[in-house]
Amino acid sequence: MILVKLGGSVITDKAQYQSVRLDVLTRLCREIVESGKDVVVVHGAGSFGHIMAHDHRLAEGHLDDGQIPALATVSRDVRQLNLMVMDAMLSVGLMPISLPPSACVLMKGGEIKDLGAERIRSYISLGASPVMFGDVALDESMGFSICSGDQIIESLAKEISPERVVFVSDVDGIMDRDPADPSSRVVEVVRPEDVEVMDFHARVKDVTGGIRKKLKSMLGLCTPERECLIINGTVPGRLLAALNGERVLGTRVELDTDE
Ligand code: IP8
Repeated sequence: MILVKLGGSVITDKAQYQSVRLDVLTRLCREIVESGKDVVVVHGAGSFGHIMAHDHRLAEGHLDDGQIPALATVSRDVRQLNLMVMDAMLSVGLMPISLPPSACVLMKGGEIKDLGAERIRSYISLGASPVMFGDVALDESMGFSICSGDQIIESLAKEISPERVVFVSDVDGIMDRDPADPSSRVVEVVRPEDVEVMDFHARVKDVTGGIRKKLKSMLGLCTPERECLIINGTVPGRLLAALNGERVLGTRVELDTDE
């Protein structure tokens, strides 16, 4: 089993409200089919979630009732993106079942308390492909909070022990400086001690912590047996190669500090 996170930055234009990259999304689904691997897909919210969640401080939980219309709108918007992902998956012969976190996940203090793992495993054993995504969710201590695709991946990895986790992004990997800088280079390997000292640039509104937080959660996913990669999904063939275990341009996150 391979866990794939289709990042919001690759399937949507994160800077433009509700803008999906349908061609990229469909091609990535085709690459999943072509690989012949068992894949569980989690996708980000991109411009369907982050812009409004940021403007209404939804990641901070229930501060006032004025946030509730935004909570409802974000849950509707991310579900709209999810429907497009489902359509793309179905169109290439995959068998997705949508499990929206707003309905299935319970958070506490902004962390996942209950992912509903039993339900996920049951769909997998039926031969279907559960699909989860960045969403709003009920939170025991904050009323509601944001459940990000990366948090889902972290939690899901503990439940289904994937052999590999692939984060599909819109850049070639973690860059050593702002990706907009033409002299930036891909950092091929990131280890725990690198995370605090690396220079990260926020280009767009991201309510779930940006690259540093993503890297930290990726480090939590790594085991000596489990590969964890970030690749550029806008380049045709890279996801397919990563799923097949071939060497591909990207960043590998690893635990071993002695290498
Ligand atoms: O795009 C964020 O999920 P992510 C979810 O996976 C919302 O970080 C609603 C902003």
